[in-house]
Amino acid sequence: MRVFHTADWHLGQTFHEYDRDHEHACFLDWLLQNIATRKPHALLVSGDVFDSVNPPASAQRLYYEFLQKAADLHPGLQMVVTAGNHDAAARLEAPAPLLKRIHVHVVGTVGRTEDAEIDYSKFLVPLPNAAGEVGAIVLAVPFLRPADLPPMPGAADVYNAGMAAFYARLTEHACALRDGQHPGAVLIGMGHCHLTEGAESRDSERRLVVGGLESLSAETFPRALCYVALGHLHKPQSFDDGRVQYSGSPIPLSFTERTYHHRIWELEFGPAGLLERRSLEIPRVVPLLSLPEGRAVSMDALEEVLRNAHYGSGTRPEEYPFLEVRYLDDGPEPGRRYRIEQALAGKPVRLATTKFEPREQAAGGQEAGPGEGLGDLRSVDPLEVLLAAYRERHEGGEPEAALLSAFREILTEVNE
Ligand SMILES: [Mn+2]
Repeated sequence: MRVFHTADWHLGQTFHEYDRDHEHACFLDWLLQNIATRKPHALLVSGDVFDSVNPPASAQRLYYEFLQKAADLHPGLQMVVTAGNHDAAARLEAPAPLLKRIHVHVVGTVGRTEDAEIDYSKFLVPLPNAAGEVGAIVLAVPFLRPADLPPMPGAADVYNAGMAAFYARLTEHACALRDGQHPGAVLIGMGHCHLTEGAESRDSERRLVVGGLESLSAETFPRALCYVALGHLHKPQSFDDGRVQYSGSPIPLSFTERTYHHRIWELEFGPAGLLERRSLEIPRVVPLLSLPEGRAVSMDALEEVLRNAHYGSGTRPEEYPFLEVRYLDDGPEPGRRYRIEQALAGKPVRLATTKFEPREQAAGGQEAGPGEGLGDLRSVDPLEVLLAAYRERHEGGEPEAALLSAFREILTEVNE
């Protein structure tokens, strides 16, 4: 039984004011081609289908068109879609009864039985193989909030204990279903969560639960699960000899992700469990460039770099590379953005973001960021934060009186 595992599509993402519709459409076309040629029995999408709880219509159209085309191309395909922390779980789930008719199983929220217990049966999706027999049962677990978990009074870490208890109980239900109705079926887990050992990218994965107790170990997932298809971390990575894996996102969602090799996992299951896993690399349609290469440079040198860089030969603006430029901080200069735009005028590139690097950092030193070491945020004077940030960025300088008075004016407005 062949299964595709993907996650973290983030359809509808706005990337520094640009949309990603073209890249997402190319990815979904690529996925459709692979579905048509490799004929998987199932496609698992482990959360964060959309980038926001209120995705634009273009993103919703991409999603529904994909589901419909996939079902048409390969009528035997079972699709299992779960909600991530970016999705509006109930909204993603709303069309579930309709989608079931094309073998799309959507799980967004935790259901409760009449006596307010977790309804574990909601997460169990039996997958028939080509012969119509159930070869696998998927435990379609969406992103879980602390209130979704079984209460664990007295546990040292209630989130971890609650997650472990949730998976343990759900796995018991899955085993009972297998033993009663589908003997020989393998159990495949899903989840949208953060494993402790996982490598995260700084900018685009929202921390899951406030308080720092949000990450789990691969041991959370009972051994009876021969594979666990995870979402949330955008870098593809494997744990426990490949039993537990993140597929990562199909496109880089921030500049820190531009070196990732985006992929989906193709898995082969037999009665003995996971037999084989392969990664299918997703072509990068739009490059993400960061200039200059290596350390940041002064504005004068940067203009030179930007004028002479090669940006490819893209003819369609939606395929122009995204560009991040980094410069050394030479003090406040209001004309900087304009100078950068002028240096890029007419080039086949999209300026996404500009970033200063303090001289100390560029020289390899470690500087405390503005506001670091200031203790409890509520007890911090915003003006102190402004002063600390200003001194840090402008080498000990003091802000002008006009800036200070503008800042005080904003503070007054905010406090009213
Ligand atoms: Mn996520």
